[in-house]
Amino acid sequence: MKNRYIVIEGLEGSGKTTAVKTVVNTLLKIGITEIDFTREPGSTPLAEKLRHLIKYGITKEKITYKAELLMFYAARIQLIENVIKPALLNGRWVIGDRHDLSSQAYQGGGRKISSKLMKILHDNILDGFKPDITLYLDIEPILCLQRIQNRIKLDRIEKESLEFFYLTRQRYLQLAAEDDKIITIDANKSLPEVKKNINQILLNLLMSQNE
Ligand code: T5A
Repeated sequence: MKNRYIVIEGLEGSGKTTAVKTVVNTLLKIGITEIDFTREPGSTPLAEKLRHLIKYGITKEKITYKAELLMFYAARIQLIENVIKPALLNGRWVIGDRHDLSSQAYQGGGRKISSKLMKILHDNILDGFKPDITLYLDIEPILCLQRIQNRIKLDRIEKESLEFFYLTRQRYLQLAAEDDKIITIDANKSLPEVKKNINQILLNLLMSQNE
């Protein structure tokens, strides 16, 4: 079976961490063991530094929405060129915790950055590179905020308003409806149900695309 780049997407608290483990277990069950993991922003030394800047900012300096967007893209292209593409070329499978769809949803939807700028960056920086499969964990924003509220320290984005998460989710749903490589999974359900769905959906997809 051809190796693939599989991405998990969704709002905070949608269960991406668990979903990554479920995807790995499903792959292992069918004999796929050469698996790498990435998270965005992050997973290269530069991208991890950018991750810290994005999440916690800089004292006394407001990070503009466009600067935030550019940092996500700087981190992403480092990751694609230095980690993801080489891994795929070596026949490894890559499981990504977030990718470009996060920028489209959070910055394009939540931050309302113009679709013109979003498209320019997407087209010129990614140059056609995209995941083979994206599993989007769809969750009601109110539930996602409930799930993360016990965290000791919330980052800049987690502190955003409910409206921000509504707009972000709306854009996720819109983009998922337009792209058959994005599969929407109901993450409002119980954890065992979500795991079962991921397992079934992934197996069906891989079997139907078997090469
Ligand atoms: N971002 C990122 C952008 O704005 N633009 C971009 O381009 C990119 C790449 C990243 C932040 O950056 C933003 C998005 C984020 O705000 P992060 O720390 O990586 O920051 O944040 P997240 O990726 O959102 O990670 P989280 O840990 O917050 O979310 P998870 O992994 O989805 O949540 P998880 O699995 O830890 O679950 C949270 C809790 O809910 C429970 C879990 O057990 C856990 O306690 N839970 C469930 N409970 C009941 N039923 C279920 N179905 C459950 N699923 C999970």
